[in-house]
Amino acid sequence: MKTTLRCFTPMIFLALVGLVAGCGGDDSEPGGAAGSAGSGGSGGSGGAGGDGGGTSDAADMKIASSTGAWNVYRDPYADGRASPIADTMMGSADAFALGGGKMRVKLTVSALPANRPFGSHIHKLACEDTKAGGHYQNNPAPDGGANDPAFANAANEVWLDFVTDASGAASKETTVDFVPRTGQAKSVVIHDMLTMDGGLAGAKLACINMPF
Ligand SMILES: [Cu+2]
Repeated sequence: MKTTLRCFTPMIFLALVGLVAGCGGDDSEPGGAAGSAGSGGSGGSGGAGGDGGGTSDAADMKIASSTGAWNVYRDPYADGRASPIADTMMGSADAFALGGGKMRVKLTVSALPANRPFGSHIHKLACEDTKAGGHYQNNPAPDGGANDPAFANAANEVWLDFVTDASGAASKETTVDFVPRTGQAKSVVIHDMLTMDGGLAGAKLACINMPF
């Protein structure tokens, strides 16, 4: 009788508290709960494994990506002629630090006119700010010298010229021996012509922001 009471009383108390424990079957629920926690833990370590995969790319780290949609500039020739680029163009750009101060930039575009050359560069300003301004230069030219070939060249700027294929798509990668200074390179611009000596490439046709 005494034993029964001793057992019964804690059972009521524990039931009120909301726990299942006591005189029998006290190892079922808590054990199950612990098992669930264990499963969650292994899920977490799966995520950690994914992070590990990223860490193995540490020498090839993404440092900038294009954001938003392409800005296709209106009246690019300032004479009323239509742009050769439609508003429906697509694409993106990414920049990777390779270690040793080098950077690889990849530009991918589509829905452009087929089999056509374009110039392209990383520019200093955002697309909406003075049509992205001038080209980013690792060693900045003195005032008025931005088109001096000593500064406006493929080693001191980031040139991404490309020729579209029969479907109007293109992909271009270039590697340079520098990484842009934070806040001083903000976009990728597509121009009307392949880049010539001194960095000139004709009208600015389209732009996508890629802030460094
Ligand atoms: Cu440009």
